[in-house]
Amino acid sequence: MFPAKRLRSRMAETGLVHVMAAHSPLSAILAEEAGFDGLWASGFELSALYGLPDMSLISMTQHLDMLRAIAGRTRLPIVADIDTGYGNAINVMHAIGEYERAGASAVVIEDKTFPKVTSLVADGRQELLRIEEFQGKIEAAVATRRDPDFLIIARTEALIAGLGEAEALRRAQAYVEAGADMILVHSRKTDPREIESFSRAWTGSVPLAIVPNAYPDLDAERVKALGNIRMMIYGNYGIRASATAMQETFRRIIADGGVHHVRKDILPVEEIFKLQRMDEVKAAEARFLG
Ligand code: SPV
Ligand code: MG
Repeated sequence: MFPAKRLRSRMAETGLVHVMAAHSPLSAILAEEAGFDGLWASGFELSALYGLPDMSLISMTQHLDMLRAIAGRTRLPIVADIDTGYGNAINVMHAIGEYERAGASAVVIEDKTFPKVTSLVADGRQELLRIEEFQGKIEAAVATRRDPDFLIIARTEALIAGLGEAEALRRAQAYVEAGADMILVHSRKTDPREIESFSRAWTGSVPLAIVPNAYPDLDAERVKALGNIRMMIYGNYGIRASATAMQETFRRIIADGGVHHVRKDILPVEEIFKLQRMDEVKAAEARFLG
């Protein structure tokens, strides 16, 4: 079964899939090992990996290169965060072909203007496209995909832009009419009530996806009780976890004047060999090098 079909089946079987942000093949391998259902090729994480803010500075080529590298090292379906789709509906058509070929199983396209501003920053300049223009982008994505299982997920930033629930619902419904398979609704409130209220009010024919970055108290149990949400995307946890670990380790090495203390608190190199599948290379050496 192809990954896009697997993602759809898993959603139908379990009612809720858990999708972890990945900014590299190694982070994707660790997410697969931990038991996630899918990977989020996050724009925020890749931007942070380059030491850049998430403001349309990373090119499509950079994102695709990383996505291909990730797809080459895991079996998990990949949900690609393509931000605003790199331009208008024509750019979206080009992007869909590229992302399908690169190994993605889904794309999320958001209704902001290009260049976008990262959603969670305080006082961010959050401008939304006209509904009809964004509908055109969704229609173009749906018309371009080759695999009917490839998911087109429309993301509304109406709550992020402070436009309120009624506007978020209106936009989400319009995007379903344009052919979206799912709606991602994002919020930067630390209180999950904004998302809970949207989810209860949602009567659309497609399920919802959420990114509980700002409101971490909304766990899977509470999400399942809401009923409409089928995908939880852990949007910046990979890069935050790795930055935390590196920050602490690097500071300790300087403070300790060497690696003699930290060495017992980090993975031994043999564990990294396992993640690199060194055993397979050894077996191939024995077989082919004579
Ligand atoms: C990302 O991970 O790139 C996202 C989620 O889009 S957020 O940064 O919360 O907007
Ligand atoms: Mg993003």
